[in-house]
Amino acid sequence: MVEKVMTIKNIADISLPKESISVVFITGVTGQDGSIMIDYLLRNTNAWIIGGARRLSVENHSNIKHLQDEPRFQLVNFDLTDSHSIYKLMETAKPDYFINFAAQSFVASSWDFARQTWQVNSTGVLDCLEAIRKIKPNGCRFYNAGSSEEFGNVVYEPQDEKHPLRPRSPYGASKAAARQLIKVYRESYNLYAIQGWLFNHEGPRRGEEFVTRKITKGVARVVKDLLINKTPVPIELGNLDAKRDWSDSEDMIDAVWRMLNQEKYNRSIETQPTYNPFIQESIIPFIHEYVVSSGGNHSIREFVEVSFKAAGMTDGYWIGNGLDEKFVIDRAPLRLTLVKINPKYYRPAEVEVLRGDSGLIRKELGWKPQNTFDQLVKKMIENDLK
Ligand code: NAP
Ligand code: F7E
Repeated sequence: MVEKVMTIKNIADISLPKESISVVFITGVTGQDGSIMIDYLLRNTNAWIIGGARRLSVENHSNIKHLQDEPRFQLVNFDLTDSHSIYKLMETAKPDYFINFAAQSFVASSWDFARQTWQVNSTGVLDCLEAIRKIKPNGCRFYNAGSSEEFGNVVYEPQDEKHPLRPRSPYGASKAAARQLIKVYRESYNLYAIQGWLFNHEGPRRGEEFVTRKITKGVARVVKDLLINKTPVPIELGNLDAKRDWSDSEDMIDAVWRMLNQEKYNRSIETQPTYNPFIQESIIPFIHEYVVSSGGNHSIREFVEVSFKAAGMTDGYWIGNGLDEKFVIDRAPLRLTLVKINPKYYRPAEVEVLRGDSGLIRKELGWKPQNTFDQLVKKMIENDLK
Protein backbone atom coordinates (compact mmCIF):
# COMPACT_ATOMS: atom_id res chain seq x y z
CA MET A 1 0.00 0.00 0.00
CA VAL A 2 1.32 3.47 -0.86
CA GLU A 3 1.28 5.71 2.23
CA LYS A 4 -0.36 9.13 1.84
CA VAL A 5 1.96 12.11 2.13
CA MET A 6 0.78 15.15 4.06
CA THR A 7 0.07 18.01 1.65
CA ILE A 8 2.06 21.14 2.38
CA LYS A 9 0.55 24.36 1.02
CA ASN A 10 2.01 27.73 0.27
CA ILE A 11 0.86 30.48 2.63
CA ALA A 12 -1.04 32.18 -0.22
CA ASP A 13 -3.21 29.05 -0.59
CA ILE A 14 -4.53 29.02 2.98
CA SER A 15 -8.32 28.70 2.93
CA LEU A 16 -10.48 29.61 5.91
CA PRO A 17 -14.26 29.50 6.35
CA LYS A 18 -16.16 32.78 5.85
CA GLU A 19 -17.94 32.65 9.21
CA SER A 20 -15.96 34.03 12.11
CA ILE A 21 -14.12 31.21 13.75
CA SER A 22 -11.00 31.26 15.85
CA VAL A 23 -7.78 30.67 13.91
CA VAL A 24 -4.68 29.31 15.60
CA PHE A 25 -1.28 29.35 13.92
CA ILE A 26 1.26 26.92 15.38
CA THR A 27 4.92 26.68 14.37
CA GLY A 28 7.13 23.63 14.87
CA VAL A 29 4.31 21.16 14.17
CA THR A 30 6.60 18.39 12.97
CA GLY A 31 8.08 18.33 16.48
CA GLN A 32 6.74 16.97 19.74
CA ASP A 33 4.89 19.94 21.25
CA GLY A 34 3.49 21.45 18.05
CA SER A 35 1.92 18.15 17.00
CA ILE A 36 0.45 17.54 20.47
CA MET A 37 -0.94 21.10 20.53
CA ILE A 38 -2.84 20.43 17.29
CA ASP A 39 -4.40 17.26 18.72
CA TYR A 40 -5.29 19.14 21.93
CA LEU A 41 -7.03 21.98 20.05
CA LEU A 42 -8.91 19.61 17.76
CA ARG A 43 -10.22 17.81 20.86
CA ASN A 44 -10.99 20.84 23.01
CA THR A 45 -11.92 23.74 20.67
CA ASN A 46 -13.59 24.37 17.33
CA ALA A 47 -10.65 26.45 16.09
CA TRP A 48 -9.16 26.17 12.63
CA ILE A 49 -5.51 25.33 12.85
CA ILE A 50 -2.68 26.27 10.54
CA GLY A 51 0.60 24.48 11.14
CA GLY A 52 3.90 25.89 9.92
CA ALA A 53 6.66 23.50 8.83
CA ARG A 54 9.80 23.74 6.74
CA ARG A 55 9.71 21.82 3.50
CA LEU A 56 12.60 19.40 3.77
CA SER A 57 14.02 17.14 1.06
CA VAL A 58 13.18 14.10 3.14
CA GLU A 59 9.68 13.96 4.61
CA ASN A 60 9.56 14.37 8.44
CA HIS A 61 5.83 14.27 9.13
CA SER A 62 5.58 11.20 11.35
CA ASN A 63 4.08 13.23 14.25
CA ILE A 64 1.31 14.75 12.07
CA LYS A 65 0.57 11.99 9.56
CA HIS A 66 -2.67 11.16 11.33
CA LEU A 67 -3.98 14.66 10.42
CA GLN A 68 -3.88 14.08 6.68
CA ASP A 69 -7.67 14.10 6.32
CA GLU A 70 -8.47 16.55 9.12
CA PRO A 71 -10.60 19.38 7.62
CA ARG A 72 -9.75 21.86 10.38
CA PHE A 73 -5.98 21.51 9.88
CA GLN A 74 -3.80 22.93 7.11
CA LEU A 75 -0.04 22.56 6.83
CA VAL A 76 1.89 25.46 5.31
CA ASN A 77 5.44 25.98 4.20
CA PHE A 78 6.99 28.25 6.84
CA ASP A 79 10.45 29.12 8.10
CA LEU A 80 10.93 31.18 11.24
CA THR A 81 14.23 32.58 9.95
CA ASP A 82 12.45 34.09 6.93
CA SER A 83 10.68 37.23 8.19
CA HIS A 84 8.76 37.50 4.90
CA SER A 85 7.03 34.21 5.62
CA ILE A 86 6.01 35.48 9.09
CA TYR A 87 4.51 38.68 7.64
CA LYS A 88 2.83 36.79 4.80
CA LEU A 89 1.30 34.37 7.28
CA MET A 90 0.02 37.18 9.51
CA GLU A 91 -1.47 39.06 6.54
CA THR A 92 -3.11 36.00 4.98
CA ALA A 93 -4.45 34.14 8.01
CA LYS A 94 -4.71 36.95 10.60
CA PRO A 95 -4.64 34.35 13.38
CA ASP A 96 -6.20 34.92 16.78
CA TYR A 97 -3.41 32.90 18.41
CA PHE A 98 0.21 32.53 17.30
CA ILE A 99 1.90 29.69 19.17
CA ASN A 100 5.62 29.50 18.49
CA PHE A 101 7.12 26.09 19.19
CA ALA A 102 9.66 26.27 16.36
CA ALA A 103 13.20 26.34 17.67
CA GLN A 104 16.66 24.91 17.50
CA SER A 105 15.61 22.96 20.57
CA PHE A 106 18.57 20.63 21.17
CA VAL A 107 20.76 22.18 23.88
CA ALA A 108 23.81 20.05 23.03
CA SER A 109 23.84 21.33 19.42
CA SER A 110 23.57 24.94 20.48
CA TRP A 111 27.34 25.23 21.05
CA ASP A 112 28.05 23.95 17.53
CA PHE A 113 25.32 26.10 15.94
CA ALA A 114 25.25 29.09 18.28
CA ARG A 115 24.46 31.62 15.57
CA GLN A 116 21.71 29.55 14.01
CA THR A 117 20.27 28.90 17.49
CA TRP A 118 20.16 32.67 18.06
CA GLN A 119 18.63 33.35 14.65
CA VAL A 120 15.78 30.91 15.15
CA ASN A 121 15.18 31.22 18.89
CA SER A 122 15.75 34.96 19.43
CA THR A 123 15.70 36.90 16.13
CA GLY A 124 12.83 34.71 14.90
CA VAL A 125 10.79 35.69 17.96
CA LEU A 126 11.57 39.38 17.41
CA ASP A 127 10.26 39.06 13.83
CA CYS A 128 7.04 37.43 15.10
CA LEU A 129 6.51 40.25 17.59
CA GLU A 130 7.07 42.92 14.94
CA ALA A 131 4.69 41.24 12.51
CA ILE A 132 1.97 40.89 15.17
CA ARG A 133 2.42 44.49 16.31
CA LYS A 134 2.12 45.80 12.75
CA ILE A 135 -0.64 43.54 11.44
CA LYS A 136 -2.89 42.48 14.33
CA PRO A 137 -1.78 44.14 17.57
CA ASN A 138 -5.13 43.88 19.36
CA GLY A 139 -6.37 40.49 18.39
CA CYS A 140 -3.48 38.06 18.17
CA ARG A 141 -2.23 36.37 21.32
CA PHE A 142 1.37 35.20 21.14
CA TYR A 143 2.98 32.35 23.06
CA ASN A 144 6.67 31.57 22.85
CA ALA A 145 8.12 28.35 24.24
CA GLY A 146 10.35 29.29 27.14
CA SER A 147 12.49 26.87 29.06
CA SER A 148 13.90 25.90 32.45
CA GLU A 149 17.28 26.16 30.66
CA GLU A 150 16.92 29.93 31.12
CA PHE A 151 17.49 29.37 34.88
CA GLY A 152 20.70 27.46 34.12
CA ASN A 153 23.16 27.72 36.96
CA VAL A 154 20.47 27.71 39.59
CA VAL A 155 20.75 29.52 42.92
CA TYR A 156 17.80 27.92 44.73
CA GLU A 157 15.47 24.98 44.48
CA PRO A 158 12.73 24.59 43.40
CA GLN A 159 12.88 27.32 40.73
CA ASP A 160 9.87 29.62 40.50
CA GLU A 161 8.99 32.67 38.39
CA LYS A 162 11.28 34.90 40.49
CA HIS A 163 14.41 32.82 39.91
CA PRO A 164 17.08 34.83 38.04
CA LEU A 165 17.95 33.94 34.45
CA ARG A 166 21.47 32.39 34.51
CA PRO A 167 21.69 30.38 31.26
CA ARG A 168 24.57 27.95 30.68
CA SER A 169 24.25 27.32 26.94
CA PRO A 170 23.67 29.33 23.76
CA TYR A 171 20.23 27.68 23.77
CA GLY A 172 19.40 28.94 27.28
CA ALA A 173 20.72 32.40 26.42
CA SER A 174 18.63 32.54 23.24
CA LYS A 175 15.43 31.73 25.14
CA ALA A 176 16.27 34.25 27.89
CA ALA A 177 16.79 36.93 25.21
CA ALA A 178 13.44 36.07 23.62
CA ARG A 179 11.82 36.46 27.04
CA GLN A 180 13.20 39.99 27.41
CA LEU A 181 12.00 40.95 23.92
CA ILE A 182 8.52 39.64 24.67
CA LYS A 183 8.39 41.63 27.91
CA VAL A 184 9.43 44.81 26.10
CA TYR A 185 6.81 44.33 23.36
CA ARG A 186 4.10 43.42 25.85
CA GLU A 187 4.78 46.52 27.91
CA SER A 188 5.42 48.90 24.99
CA TYR A 189 2.58 47.86 22.67
CA ASN A 190 0.07 46.17 24.98
CA LEU A 191 0.46 42.85 23.20
CA TYR A 192 -0.86 39.67 24.79
CA ALA A 193 2.58 38.12 24.38
CA ILE A 194 3.98 35.66 26.89
CA GLN A 195 6.62 32.98 27.39
CA GLY A 196 6.11 30.24 29.98
CA TRP A 197 9.02 28.43 31.61
CA LEU A 198 8.37 24.82 30.68
CA PHE A 199 10.56 22.24 32.38
CA ASN A 200 11.53 19.08 30.46
CA HIS A 201 8.61 17.21 28.99
CA GLU A 202 8.64 13.97 27.11
CA GLY A 203 6.55 11.30 25.44
CA PRO A 204 6.48 8.91 22.49
CA ARG A 205 6.82 11.81 20.02
CA ARG A 206 10.04 13.06 21.63
CA GLY A 207 13.02 13.44 19.27
CA GLU A 208 15.41 10.51 19.46
CA GLU A 209 18.49 12.56 20.39
CA PHE A 210 16.99 13.76 23.72
CA VAL A 211 18.13 11.60 26.61
CA THR A 212 14.77 10.10 27.64
CA ARG A 213 13.82 8.89 24.18
CA LYS A 214 17.39 7.79 23.50
CA ILE A 215 17.16 5.60 26.61
CA THR A 216 13.67 4.18 25.95
CA LYS A 217 14.53 3.39 22.32
CA GLY A 218 17.85 1.89 23.46
CA VAL A 219 16.15 -0.25 26.10
CA ALA A 220 13.65 -1.55 23.53
CA ARG A 221 16.54 -2.49 21.22
CA VAL A 222 18.42 -4.26 24.06
CA VAL A 223 15.30 -6.23 25.01
CA LYS A 224 14.82 -7.31 21.41
CA ASP A 225 18.48 -8.36 21.07
CA LEU A 226 18.33 -10.43 24.25
CA LEU A 227 15.16 -12.15 23.07
CA ILE A 228 17.00 -13.44 20.00
CA ASN A 229 20.15 -14.28 22.02
CA LYS A 230 22.15 -11.52 20.41
CA THR A 231 24.73 -9.69 22.55
CA PRO A 232 23.31 -6.15 22.79
CA VAL A 233 25.30 -3.11 21.77
CA PRO A 234 25.38 -0.87 24.88
CA ILE A 235 23.50 2.43 25.03
CA GLU A 236 26.10 5.22 25.25
CA LEU A 237 25.34 8.19 27.50
CA GLY A 238 27.08 11.25 28.98
CA ASN A 239 26.51 12.80 32.40
CA LEU A 240 24.44 10.36 34.49
CA ASP A 241 24.30 12.66 37.51
CA ALA A 242 22.32 15.51 35.91
CA LYS A 243 18.79 15.76 37.34
CA ARG A 244 15.75 16.90 35.44
CA ASP A 245 12.14 17.67 36.35
CA TRP A 246 10.40 15.52 33.73
CA SER A 247 6.70 15.76 32.85
CA ASP A 248 4.38 14.31 30.25
CA SER A 249 4.18 16.63 27.23
CA GLU A 250 0.38 16.20 27.08
CA ASP A 251 0.08 17.90 30.49
CA MET A 252 2.36 20.77 29.43
CA ILE A 253 0.30 21.60 26.35
CA ASP A 254 -2.78 22.06 28.52
CA ALA A 255 -0.76 24.61 30.55
CA VAL A 256 0.16 26.51 27.37
CA TRP A 257 -3.50 26.88 26.36
CA ARG A 258 -4.41 28.05 29.87
CA MET A 259 -1.64 30.67 29.73
CA LEU A 260 -3.08 31.93 26.45
CA ASN A 261 -6.60 32.24 27.89
CA GLN A 262 -5.95 33.42 31.41
CA GLU A 263 -9.24 35.24 31.91
CA LYS A 264 -11.13 31.96 31.33
CA TYR A 265 -9.26 30.17 34.11
CA ASN A 266 -8.24 32.89 36.58
CA ARG A 267 -11.34 34.18 38.30
CA SER A 268 -9.38 36.90 40.11
CA ILE A 269 -8.68 38.67 36.78
CA GLU A 270 -12.43 39.22 36.35
CA THR A 271 -12.67 40.96 39.69
CA GLN A 272 -9.97 43.51 38.81
CA PRO A 273 -11.55 47.02 38.65
CA THR A 274 -10.67 47.76 35.01
CA TYR A 275 -11.33 44.28 33.61
CA ASN A 276 -13.60 44.27 30.57
CA PRO A 277 -13.88 40.92 28.76
CA PHE A 278 -14.59 42.68 25.44
CA ILE A 279 -11.36 44.62 25.35
CA GLN A 280 -8.30 42.47 25.00
CA GLU A 281 -5.92 45.13 26.38
CA SER A 282 -7.87 45.29 29.61
CA ILE A 283 -6.40 42.00 30.73
CA ILE A 284 -2.79 42.78 29.78
CA PRO A 285 -1.82 44.09 33.24
CA PHE A 286 -3.09 40.85 34.76
CA ILE A 287 -1.51 38.25 32.57
CA HIS A 288 1.37 36.21 33.96
CA GLU A 289 4.15 34.03 32.67
CA TYR A 290 4.25 30.77 34.61
CA VAL A 291 6.66 28.00 35.55
CA VAL A 292 5.24 24.61 34.49
CA SER A 293 6.77 21.52 36.05
CA SER A 294 6.04 18.36 38.01
CA GLY A 295 7.89 19.50 41.13
CA GLY A 296 9.99 16.32 41.37
CA ASN A 297 13.26 15.38 39.72
CA HIS A 298 15.30 12.33 38.80
CA SER A 299 18.84 11.70 37.61
CA ILE A 300 19.65 10.22 34.21
CA ARG A 301 20.89 7.15 36.12
CA GLU A 302 17.43 6.74 37.70
CA PHE A 303 15.77 7.16 34.29
CA VAL A 304 17.86 4.23 33.01
CA GLU A 305 16.89 2.03 35.96
CA VAL A 306 13.16 2.82 35.75
CA SER A 307 13.17 2.26 31.98
CA PHE A 308 14.71 -1.21 32.21
CA LYS A 309 12.26 -2.10 34.99
CA ALA A 310 9.34 -0.86 32.86
CA ALA A 311 10.56 -3.20 30.11
CA GLY A 312 10.48 -6.13 32.56
CA MET A 313 14.25 -6.30 33.24
CA THR A 314 14.62 -5.99 36.99
CA ASP A 315 18.07 -7.56 37.46
CA GLY A 316 20.33 -4.82 36.05
CA TYR A 317 22.83 -3.07 38.32
CA TRP A 318 25.59 -0.45 38.17
CA ILE A 319 29.29 -1.18 38.50
CA GLY A 320 32.40 1.04 38.26
CA ASN A 321 32.89 4.75 38.75
CA GLY A 322 33.23 7.91 36.67
CA LEU A 323 33.83 7.26 32.98
CA ASP A 324 34.01 3.49 33.70
CA GLU A 325 30.53 3.29 35.19
CA LYS A 326 28.33 0.66 33.49
CA PHE A 327 24.86 -0.78 33.81
CA VAL A 328 25.11 -4.55 33.50
CA ILE A 329 23.15 -7.80 33.82
CA ASP A 330 24.36 -11.30 34.45
CA ARG A 331 23.40 -13.89 31.85
CA ALA A 332 25.49 -16.88 32.89
CA PRO A 333 28.24 -17.37 32.00
CA LEU A 334 28.42 -13.75 30.79
CA ARG A 335 28.10 -10.31 32.31
CA LEU A 336 26.54 -8.09 29.63
CA THR A 337 27.01 -4.32 29.49
CA LEU A 338 23.74 -2.54 28.66
CA VAL A 339 24.74 1.09 29.29
CA LYS A 340 28.17 2.71 29.25
CA ILE A 341 29.63 6.23 29.26
CA ASN A 342 30.85 7.98 26.14
CA PRO A 343 32.53 11.30 27.06
CA LYS A 344 31.43 12.82 23.75
CA TYR A 345 27.95 13.23 25.24
CA TYR A 346 29.22 15.55 28.00
CA ARG A 347 28.50 19.25 27.37
CA PRO A 348 30.92 22.19 27.54
CA ALA A 349 28.80 23.48 30.45
CA GLU A 350 26.08 21.56 32.24
CA VAL A 351 22.89 22.49 34.04
CA GLU A 352 23.30 19.99 36.85
CA VAL A 353 19.96 20.09 38.67
CA LEU A 354 16.55 21.47 37.75
CA ARG A 355 13.33 21.26 39.73
CA GLY A 356 10.43 23.60 39.19
CA ASP A 357 7.89 25.15 41.52
CA SER A 358 4.64 25.33 39.55
CA GLY A 359 2.58 26.50 42.52
CA LEU A 360 1.48 29.74 40.83
CA ILE A 361 -0.08 28.19 37.71
CA ARG A 362 -1.75 25.52 39.85
CA LYS A 363 -3.27 28.22 42.06
CA GLU A 364 -4.18 30.84 39.46
CA LEU A 365 -5.06 28.80 36.36
CA GLY A 366 -6.09 25.53 38.02
CA TRP A 367 -3.50 23.55 36.06
CA LYS A 368 -2.41 20.19 37.37
CA PRO A 369 -0.55 17.32 35.76
CA GLN A 370 -2.53 14.16 35.04
CA ASN A 371 0.43 11.81 34.55
CA THR A 372 3.16 10.65 36.93
CA PHE A 373 6.83 10.10 36.12
CA ASP A 374 6.43 6.30 36.26
CA GLN A 375 3.42 6.44 33.91
CA LEU A 376 5.42 8.57 31.49
CA VAL A 377 8.34 6.12 31.39
CA LYS A 378 5.95 3.19 30.98
CA LYS A 379 4.18 4.92 28.08
CA MET A 380 7.47 5.65 26.30
CA ILE A 381 8.82 2.14 26.84
CA GLU A 382 5.59 0.50 25.63
CA ASN A 383 5.65 2.68 22.51
CA ASP A 384 9.28 1.83 21.73
CA LEU A 385 8.82 -1.87 22.43
CA LYS A 386 6.13 -1.84 19.74
P1 NAP B 1 11.17 19.67 18.72
O1 NAP B 1 10.46 18.36 18.79
O2 NAP B 1 12.64 19.67 18.51
O3 NAP B 1 10.47 20.56 17.62
C1 NAP B 1 11.03 21.75 17.16
C2 NAP B 1 10.31 22.16 15.92
O4 NAP B 1 10.85 23.40 15.44
C3 NAP B 1 10.40 21.17 14.75
O5 NAP B 1 9.12 21.04 14.18
C4 NAP B 1 11.35 21.87 13.79
O6 NAP B 1 11.11 21.56 12.43
C5 NAP B 1 10.95 23.32 14.02
N1 NAP B 1 11.93 24.27 13.51
C6 NAP B 1 13.24 24.36 13.79
N2 NAP B 1 13.79 25.38 13.11
C7 NAP B 1 12.80 25.96 12.40
C8 NAP B 1 12.73 27.06 11.50
N3 NAP B 1 13.81 27.79 11.21
N4 NAP B 1 11.53 27.36 10.95
C9 NAP B 1 10.43 26.65 11.23
N5 NAP B 1 10.44 25.59 12.05
C10 NAP B 1 11.60 25.25 12.64
O7 NAP B 1 10.91 20.49 20.08
P2 NAP B 1 9.77 20.30 21.18
O8 NAP B 1 10.26 19.39 22.23
O9 NAP B 1 8.48 20.05 20.51
O10 NAP B 1 9.78 21.75 21.84
C11 NAP B 1 8.92 22.78 21.33
C12 NAP B 1 9.41 24.11 21.83
O11 NAP B 1 9.46 24.13 23.26
C13 NAP B 1 10.82 24.49 21.39
O12 NAP B 1 10.84 25.88 21.21
C14 NAP B 1 11.69 24.11 22.57
O13 NAP B 1 12.86 24.90 22.57
C15 NAP B 1 10.76 24.44 23.72
N6 NAP B 1 10.92 23.67 24.95
C16 NAP B 1 10.85 22.32 24.93
C17 NAP B 1 10.92 21.62 26.11
C18 NAP B 1 10.83 20.13 26.14
O14 NAP B 1 11.19 19.54 27.17
N7 NAP B 1 10.33 19.48 25.10
C19 NAP B 1 11.05 22.31 27.34
C20 NAP B 1 11.10 23.70 27.30
C21 NAP B 1 11.02 24.38 26.11
P3 NAP B 1 11.95 20.46 11.61
O15 NAP B 1 11.20 19.19 11.81
O16 NAP B 1 11.89 20.99 10.24
O17 NAP B 1 13.33 20.45 12.18
O1 F7E C 1 19.38 16.31 28.23
C1 F7E C 1 22.11 14.58 30.04
C2 F7E C 1 22.40 15.97 29.49
O2 F7E C 1 19.12 16.63 25.78
C3 F7E C 1 18.98 16.12 29.56
C4 F7E C 1 15.10 20.31 25.58
O3 F7E C 1 13.77 19.94 25.32
O4 F7E C 1 14.72 20.31 27.95
C5 F7E C 1 15.51 19.75 26.93
O5 F7E C 1 16.89 20.06 27.14
C6 F7E C 1 20.18 15.81 30.44
C7 F7E C 1 21.36 16.78 30.26
O6 F7E C 1 17.47 17.69 27.41
C8 F7E C 1 23.02 12.21 27.45
O7 F7E C 1 23.75 16.33 29.75
C9 F7E C 1 23.39 12.48 29.56
O8 F7E C 1 21.85 17.10 31.53
O9 F7E C 1 17.39 15.27 27.05
P1 F7E C 1 18.32 16.43 27.02
P2 F7E C 1 17.86 19.13 27.97
O10 F7E C 1 19.23 19.52 27.62
O11 F7E C 1 17.49 19.16 29.41
C10 F7E C 1 14.81 21.75 28.06
C11 F7E C 1 13.90 22.19 29.17
C12 F7E C 1 14.61 22.45 26.77
O12 F7E C 1 14.14 23.58 26.75
C13 F7E C 1 15.22 21.84 25.55
O13 F7E C 1 14.58 22.30 24.36
O14 F7E C 1 20.68 14.53 30.08
N1 F7E C 1 22.60 13.49 29.18
N2 F7E C 1 23.66 11.68 28.52
C14 F7E C 1 22.35 13.36 27.87
N3 F7E C 1 21.61 14.10 27.03
C15 F7E C 1 21.51 13.68 25.74
N4 F7E C 1 20.74 14.39 24.87
N5 F7E C 1 22.16 12.57 25.29
C16 F7E C 1 22.94 11.80 26.11
O15 F7E C 1 23.52 10.80 25.68
